[in-house]
Amino acid sequence: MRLILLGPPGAGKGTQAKILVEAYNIPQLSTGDILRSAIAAKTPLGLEAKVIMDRGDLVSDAVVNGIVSERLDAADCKAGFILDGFPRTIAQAEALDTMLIYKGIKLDAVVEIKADADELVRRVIQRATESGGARADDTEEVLRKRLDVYQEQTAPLVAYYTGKGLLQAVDGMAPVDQVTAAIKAAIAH
Ligand code: B4P
Repeated sequence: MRLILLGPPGAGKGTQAKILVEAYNIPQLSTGDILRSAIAAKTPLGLEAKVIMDRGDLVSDAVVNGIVSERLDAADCKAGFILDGFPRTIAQAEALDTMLIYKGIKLDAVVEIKADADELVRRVIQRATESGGARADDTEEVLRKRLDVYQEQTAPLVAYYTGKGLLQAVDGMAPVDQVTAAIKAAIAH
């Protein structure tokens, strides 16, 4: 199973990826988690990424493409993977296509998790409260900026993957277990 989870910030990509990892026994490749680990470790990449992520912008395509290409070569990705938060731009999607051709890998599905902006804000504010503000980008102001960035740079991927016959949309407003069931049904389709 080689799957991409697409959707706006707070739609539940990370939440669902963690559940699907157990169900399909394949790794989750979260560019957000990888970048946050680099920030926590204060690596040069982390120091550069922190400024960009804290204001709600996207880290450069070149940096993220490099991270993903290297990660896809790891042994645990041979049987499949869930890409969570990548690609986020058309340039990243095109780079991924090139990587997959080069590595002899074919995608099985791209699942778009859809949710209203007001619900996304509610979830992210709740996460900020529950985590004691662990993520600097979990504020309403930054989230609104991230939603604008999503519309401008990531939403065009819906047409991109529809054109390739890979896109399946699910309702991300439902409870977590129902979203999981919808994703599994979409993949099996
Ligand atoms: P990400 O880490 O990808 O974060 P996200 O979009 O906020 O999260 P996600 O959709 O996974 O939400 P979650 O499941 O946690 O990105 C962070 C930043 O990293 C980006 O802004 C960017 O700067 C950088 N970055 C990452 N990838 C990049 C790339 N490819 N290129 C450039 N930059 C990149 O869910 C959110 C909350 O909702 C949780 O609290 C959860 O419990 C709750 N929730 C989930 N599903 C729910 C449901 N069905 N009902 C109720 N609550 C639910």
